[in-house]
Amino acid sequence: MNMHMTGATGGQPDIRHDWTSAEARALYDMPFNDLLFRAHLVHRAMFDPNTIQRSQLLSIKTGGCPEDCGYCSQSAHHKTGLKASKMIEVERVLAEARKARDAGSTRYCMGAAWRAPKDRDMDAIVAMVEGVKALGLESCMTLGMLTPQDTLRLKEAGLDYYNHNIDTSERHYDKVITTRTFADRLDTLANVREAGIKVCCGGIVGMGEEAIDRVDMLVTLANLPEHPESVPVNLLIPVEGTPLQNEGEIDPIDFVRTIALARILMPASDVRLSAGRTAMSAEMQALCFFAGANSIFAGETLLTKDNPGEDQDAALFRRLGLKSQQQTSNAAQI
Ligand code: SAM
Ligand code: DTB
Ligand code: SF4
Repeated sequence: MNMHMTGATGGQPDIRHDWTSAEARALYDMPFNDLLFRAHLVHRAMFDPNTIQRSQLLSIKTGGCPEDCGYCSQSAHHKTGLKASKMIEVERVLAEARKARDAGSTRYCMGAAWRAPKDRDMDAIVAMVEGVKALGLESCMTLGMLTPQDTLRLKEAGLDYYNHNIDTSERHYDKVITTRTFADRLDTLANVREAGIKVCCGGIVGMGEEAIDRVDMLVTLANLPEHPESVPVNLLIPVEGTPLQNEGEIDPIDFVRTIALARILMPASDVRLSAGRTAMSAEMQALCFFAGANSIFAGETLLTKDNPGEDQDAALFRRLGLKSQQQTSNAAQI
């Protein structure tokens, strides 16, 4: 088996940007043990396999979104019963961020149900980024589409990461979302990269897509000029009232294969086991960690939906002998 490792005795896996769909599909379809072994070798060469990075989410502006993403509880196009609310106060965001830090998260991710931020929102957004940084946390925002001007403003504020998912393959995209295109997503990602902000970009598994859609989504990410530093792999949380309310049933083995392929295609990236962990067994999560996931969302709530809380994750980490990544920032622990 060609491991694509440089150096005579293993060394670091190659960081490639020229994956073909067929090559990636062949990896995805390997016997499960071979795929897992290969992904785990890459994982061990790049990361401590027993350390997991924890990010915590907060919805800073919930619901009433003009986009029609078929999976989302927050789209104004669907009747999900979610109440739309205004952007929350900066002080409240920072109080929540402090709690997340004290519970062991190293990154704070703030999400807004917007197609794109408006100019009038930017002062508060900048204050949130600055405040989160001052707490010694890494900052992440997910606000929809950004112009080059927006990204420069966020970079100046000190934003570390911007999350903007491609969600699925280009082929499957318009079966899920019609109010924006796959190309729109790539444009914003290019603006984020251009401004020097780290990219967090992944997608959702279990939206009725074929295996080749999962493969091609990851190939698109791996063939970007630079790999996203962070790759969230979400399992669809079926939300009543959305067009995808009856999806989400996927063979857990196929989900693990997706994680393994993400690890092999993007060896140096954080692969985050993201939404949907409440529906996963401890064994499935353990397989995902073995296959190369090295990051999770921590805390009881994602943006609007449940996530395993502190106690459950502490028990899982104990059973698996996992530890949380420690904060590396020197910022004052205020
Ligand atoms: N409005 C911004 C946007 O779409 O870029 C940011 C927030 S949006 C909720 C962030 C991501 O959460 C989506 O791109 C999608 O991948 C994920 N997501 C949303 N609802 C989900 C669900 N029900 N199950 C799994 N993932 C979901
Ligand atoms: C990502 O890929 N998953 C997170 C984060 N990026 C913003 C969001 C998951 C949302 C799950 C559904 C909800 O809570 O509404
Ligand atoms: Fe809006 Fe983001 Fe939900 Fe799409 S995923 S409806 S853009 S909040």
